[in-house]
Amino acid sequence: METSNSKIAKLLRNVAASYSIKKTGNIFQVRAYDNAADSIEHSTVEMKDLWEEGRLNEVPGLGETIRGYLDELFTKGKVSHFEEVQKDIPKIIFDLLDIPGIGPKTACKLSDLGINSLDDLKKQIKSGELVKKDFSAKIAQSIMAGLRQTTSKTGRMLLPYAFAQAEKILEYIKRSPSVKDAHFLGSLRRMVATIGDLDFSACSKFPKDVIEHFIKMPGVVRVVDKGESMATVMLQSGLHLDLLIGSPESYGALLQHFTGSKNHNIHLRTYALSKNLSLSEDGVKHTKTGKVVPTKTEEEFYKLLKMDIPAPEIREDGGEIEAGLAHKLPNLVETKDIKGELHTHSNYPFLHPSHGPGVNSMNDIVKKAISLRYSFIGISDHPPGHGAVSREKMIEEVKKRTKVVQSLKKSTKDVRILNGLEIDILPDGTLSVPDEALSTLDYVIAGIHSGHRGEKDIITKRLISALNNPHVDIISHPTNRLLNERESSDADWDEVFKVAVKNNKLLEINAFPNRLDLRDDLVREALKYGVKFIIDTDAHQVSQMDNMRFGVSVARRGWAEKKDIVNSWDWKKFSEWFTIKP
Ligand code: DGT
Ligand code: CA
Ligand code: CA
Repeated sequence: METSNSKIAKLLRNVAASYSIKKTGNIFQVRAYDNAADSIEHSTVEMKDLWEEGRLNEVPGLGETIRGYLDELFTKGKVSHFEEVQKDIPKIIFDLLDIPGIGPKTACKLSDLGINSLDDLKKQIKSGELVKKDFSAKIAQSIMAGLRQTTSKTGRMLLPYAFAQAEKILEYIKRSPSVKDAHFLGSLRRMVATIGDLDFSACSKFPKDVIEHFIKMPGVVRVVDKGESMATVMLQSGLHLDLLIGSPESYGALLQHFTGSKNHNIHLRTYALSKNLSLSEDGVKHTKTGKVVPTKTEEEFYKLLKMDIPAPEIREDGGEIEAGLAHKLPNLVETKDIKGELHTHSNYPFLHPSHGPGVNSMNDIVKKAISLRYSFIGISDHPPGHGAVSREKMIEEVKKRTKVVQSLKKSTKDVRILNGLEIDILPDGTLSVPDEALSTLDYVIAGIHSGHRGEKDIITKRLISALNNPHVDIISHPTNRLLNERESSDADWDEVFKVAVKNNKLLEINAFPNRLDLRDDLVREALKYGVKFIIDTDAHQVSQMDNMRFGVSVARRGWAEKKDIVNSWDWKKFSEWFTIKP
């Protein structure tokens, strides 16, 4: 079996579903498998690699039993207990479980009604056959919406996952004595939110040696293609890798070509031709003399065209070529500019139906912030859901937590601690926590956590009404997309941006691996209105606070500069924005 993290996560989810279908496992076992699946899916390191290094115990949410089964999986290629548990359950049930909104109960019902494939399901919903069999029309409709999402699943990798893989592969490539230098390029260097395949370049005078070294890399199961100065391989995990090798004289041209994007390259080529230069991955030539012009570095390459180098993140043919030629490229924000963040979740014991509490304590978060040399750190737990407790109880609970944070503030010297909450924007646009409780906080993050598929008008109204609440400072993950899982909510973004600017509210750029939300294209749009942003990790465990760089890359892809990102400002300016007293 393929051992990619997503395949393992799916396997564990199937086991959890099998337990609940057969009613053999208790609720805790089912949850343990589901939690392990979540944790594996969000990990940026391959489980197989961790297992080989004897470090599976470092994965949060993986108990001893499941670790034992993974050991069996990697050793024998299968787990006999898992096969036993899944025995007698029709395969279609597991396929159905991949559709958003279908749980074990509905999957069993559909299987009982004779559905034997996803195509069959689609047909029977469209023809009305399923509803005739007494299946709820409403559920059928929502399954249809879910099916559309499943078929549009791109199967592209999440950026942080691809990044972690690429770093290791690059290290391997560089181990060849024939390699002078090597880079990862393509969508990964441009920091696109999802990655199709991984592209590498190597600088060498001995391409044959490099190719031999590359195809011998541990984990390669197939050499898909091999030429004089290129190779494509597939790894056991299912990953595709492209390698191009260039000579030192023209390595700059190769770096530039293979970074892309395709549209950037096409535009640049047309422009170069007007200057009598022909660009390709092999090098730059004079169209009249046919002579090769040396391009040892990328700097040299762009200099030939008399333009400044656009950062890889903005090479999408979105005006960067014109700006480079006019020497008017933006001075993009950088990870080292970030001085803190406000969206982290601790294990403070609030109850909340849609979010488990964070894994680590407030104290752990503070320590991590200090290790990142942050000058401030905000902790923003989810209070109980609306309706879970009475109004009075909610106020009391929030005030109780505020006291806990206040005492932590007193005992901490090395970083400023800010007391926040992430609350819900309810379907009618009101907030899940009364103003009386919000006024005890340093800041408030509000987000939509249910009904994301609502009508455009309704989503817009919900966002705007939160932006109009004087206590709200930040809108978290504004579009609510989940990469490979859920599309962005539909909203009148221009209107949202206008109100955010008018009311001095921040939009979040959420760095969580499957969010990267607000999206890069909307960041750029919002900047035209003068919207200010905060980049947050939404960390549910302290190691996720390291995802900041991926949020920064979204900001960069949206052409954001330091002036646009409030958590890159120094404390004085930042605290003035929030009118927080130090
Ligand atoms: P991906 O893999 O789908 O995430 O996206 P990329 O951008 O990594 O695309 P990929 O791997 O097909 O190609 C890597 C780079 O190679 C691409 O960004 C630009 C360059 N490239 C590929 N195909 C073409 C082409 O047909 N024309 C030009 N000018 N450049 C190309
Ligand atoms: Ca690629
Ligand atoms: Ca490629």
